[in-house]
Amino acid sequence: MNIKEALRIYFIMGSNNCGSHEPLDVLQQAIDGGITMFQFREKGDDALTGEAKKQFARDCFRLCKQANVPFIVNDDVDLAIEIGADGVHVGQDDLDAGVVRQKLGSDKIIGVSSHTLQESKAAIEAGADYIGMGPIYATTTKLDTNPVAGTKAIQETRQHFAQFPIVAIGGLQADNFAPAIEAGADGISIISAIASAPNPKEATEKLASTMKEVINDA
Ligand code: TZP
Ligand code: MG
Repeated sequence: MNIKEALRIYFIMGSNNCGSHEPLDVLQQAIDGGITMFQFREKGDDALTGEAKKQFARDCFRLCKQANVPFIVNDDVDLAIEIGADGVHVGQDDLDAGVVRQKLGSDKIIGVSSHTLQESKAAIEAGADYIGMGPIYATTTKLDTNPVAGTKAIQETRQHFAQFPIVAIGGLQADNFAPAIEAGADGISIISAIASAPNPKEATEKLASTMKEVINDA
């Protein structure tokens, strides 16, 4: 798998990001609209737990598999191993990427959130396959985020690591993500611009068509 291409339109979702929409319908629409990777991120006070979480993860994974969309689990390494997910994404306060690598083996994808060049270096040395950097803009989706970072840290990381896969995150929409790609990101990770859109398929198509234009111009 080409990770840089998989990062182009990286949809992240949990059941509590979908408002009144049915979460599996949102995911199917996102797949139909052209997402290139999916992260299962079931967290927060009203998130599913236990068997319900596991069943929802399996249902999401099935939709992704049918469409050949890589399926990544946020934080929960045991769940990822149990259902055979394609990889895991961890933040700075979660398990170390090196430990995750030992648990998952060499053929799975590991993503790490990074906010600075230093965190990027550490993640890359620990064996990450990609890093997620942000928040580029203010977001109301994740309450405990780091301060808004803009694109400077992406630019610095790109200068040091010319080829390493980087995905931008935080407040990204079709009309504002271009600076993140111009700064060196390979793609965008999106929660609300798809999950909260009135029409998630159309929103995804718009992101994907804008991405084609922005990449050609970058
Ligand atoms: N990590 C940093 S910002 C963020 C996460 C999970 C939330 C991104 O959500 P949105 O709705 O795309 O701003
Ligand atoms: Mg985490």
